[in-house]
Amino acid sequence: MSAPHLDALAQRLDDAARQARTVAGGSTGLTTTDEAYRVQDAVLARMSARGERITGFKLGFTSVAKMRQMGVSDLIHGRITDRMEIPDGGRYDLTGLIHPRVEPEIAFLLGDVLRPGGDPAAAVAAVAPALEVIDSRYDGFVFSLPEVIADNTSAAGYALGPWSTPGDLANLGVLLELDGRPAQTGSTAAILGHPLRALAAAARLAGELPAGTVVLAGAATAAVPLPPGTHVRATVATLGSVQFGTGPHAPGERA
Ligand code: OOG
Ligand code: MG
Repeated sequence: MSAPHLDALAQRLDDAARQARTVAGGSTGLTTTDEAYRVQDAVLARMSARGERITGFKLGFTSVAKMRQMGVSDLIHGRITDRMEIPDGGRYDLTGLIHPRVEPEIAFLLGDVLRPGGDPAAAVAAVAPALEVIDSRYDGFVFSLPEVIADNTSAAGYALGPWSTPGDLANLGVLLELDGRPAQTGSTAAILGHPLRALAAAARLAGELPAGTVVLAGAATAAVPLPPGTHVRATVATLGSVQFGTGPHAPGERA
């Protein structure tokens, strides 16, 4: 696919995100992941030009639950920005989103640069429970692997809970609640067998991750639809919880 073609697709995806319209999955003509990451870069360049700052890196499809839900079978990566940040305990307005879903994750904060092949445990400064909001710019969340890569891996929002010094992360219980009711349960073991493997994969895919980077390791469970007026919370054993309420109407308030 030619460079102008890839750039036109980036424009389509960026417009779709900004106007809460969808693009038809299967319509992009993308066939390779190389091309797809070039489109993702072009989408990110548009966000940066509007003043958004990249805060970190996210992985997708690191668990069987997610791969099965979305019908894909390869690791993908995208970028998160300061505009996507949701304050822990705060309110997140869903206006302008298309069909948001939420999923429980864990986040790493790098204290040192992590190079491909480097020791992820040595580079990690802290770990936190996290929530990710995804909002595919494709109709019905239906897309090919290159298409979801081009769409910055459906990234829309993320919330980080309290940071703590990493202990044993191999098999921690993960709970996602909507309005106090369990929506998904899982384990950090679902993330590539151990979430530190996600970090190693991130470094391999990114080339190099600088100190200060936040890395979302990928959802441990399937994602669930996120309606307005909902209180959402993720709890990871030993790490604690992260939560927010969705607007435009406050949780409990009538529309
Ligand atoms: C793509 C995003 C995948 C994860 O944690 O696996 C992802 C999607 O499901 O639309 O963020
Ligand atoms: Mg995710």
